[in-house]
Amino acid sequence: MHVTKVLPAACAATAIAVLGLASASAGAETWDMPVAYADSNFHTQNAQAFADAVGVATQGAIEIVVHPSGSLFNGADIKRAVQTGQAPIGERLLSAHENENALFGFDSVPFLATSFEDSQRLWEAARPTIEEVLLEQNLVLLYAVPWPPQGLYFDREINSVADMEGIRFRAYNAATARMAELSGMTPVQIEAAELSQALATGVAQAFISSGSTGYDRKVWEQLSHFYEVNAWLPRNYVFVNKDTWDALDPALQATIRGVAMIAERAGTIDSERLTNWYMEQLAANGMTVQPAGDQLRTDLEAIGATMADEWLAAAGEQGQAIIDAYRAAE
Ligand code: PCA
Repeated sequence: MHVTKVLPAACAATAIAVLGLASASAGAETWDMPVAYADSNFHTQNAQAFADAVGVATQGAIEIVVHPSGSLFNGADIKRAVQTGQAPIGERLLSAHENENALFGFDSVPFLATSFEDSQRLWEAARPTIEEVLLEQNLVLLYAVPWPPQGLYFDREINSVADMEGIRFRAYNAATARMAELSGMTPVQIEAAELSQALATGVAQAFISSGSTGYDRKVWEQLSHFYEVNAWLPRNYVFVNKDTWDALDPALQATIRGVAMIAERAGTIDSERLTNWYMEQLAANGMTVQPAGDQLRTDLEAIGATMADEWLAAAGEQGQAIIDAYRAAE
């Protein structure tokens, strides 16, 4: 059978117009993406891989340009910048928003989830609630990746909480500031991007973080001890301005969601894979890396229990529901 298709001129013109429109509306949108952490950081590298993949998967319709180290917006300003549409997309430490809503601190409750497996289960329990809270703030969550487990950095040997008295402790969210207070230390909020300088000038003498940040900031230049505590695994999340998102063709939204799903998995695999490597780098650069001693561990667990109670009281029923869902999935 032979079928001749003759496209009437008017129809062709319409098709061209429609195609033209489609490529014009979908074409060459550039999204600046502020992130707070260094170029070399694994979250930043994962964000870059995500950006590249979005470019390929959307055939150039969305080009994401990653701006590391708080260079476009300071870490503390990234969420507001995306909420207000000053930037279409960004990445931030989720628990940095704990001050505005305790629910954002679900991943910084000491000793609630201390492994990658538990962190994943906790995230699955919390994600719908966090997505809802963000949506009310004009933000669409794309993906979230945990940092390696959190341990304590000091400029001296520490065997108990009593040994911490009076130390200036760099905090990165409300939970870390509270931990400092409960340990008799003085908290000072400092972005990771400013950490090396804060240590060099003595503004801070200690902090809690992953091996990743200790490595990125070369903290062995000032500090001598890392104590493995595995207190929690806080997450960075990537989010889009809701108006920007809603204006996208549903097919593009689906494509970006697919890439985001892969980015979440890939970033999580990197975080876990690099955990021991970071410990090795700290040790290779002269730090004493070891598990917290028995007394220190016992003291920290007592502080952790207080903080867990305080978090539940602040996070209310929705917080309890996250914990219940997490426990039920055990
Ligand atoms: N690094 C970030 C947050 C958690 C982490 O491991 C920081 O120290 O700022």
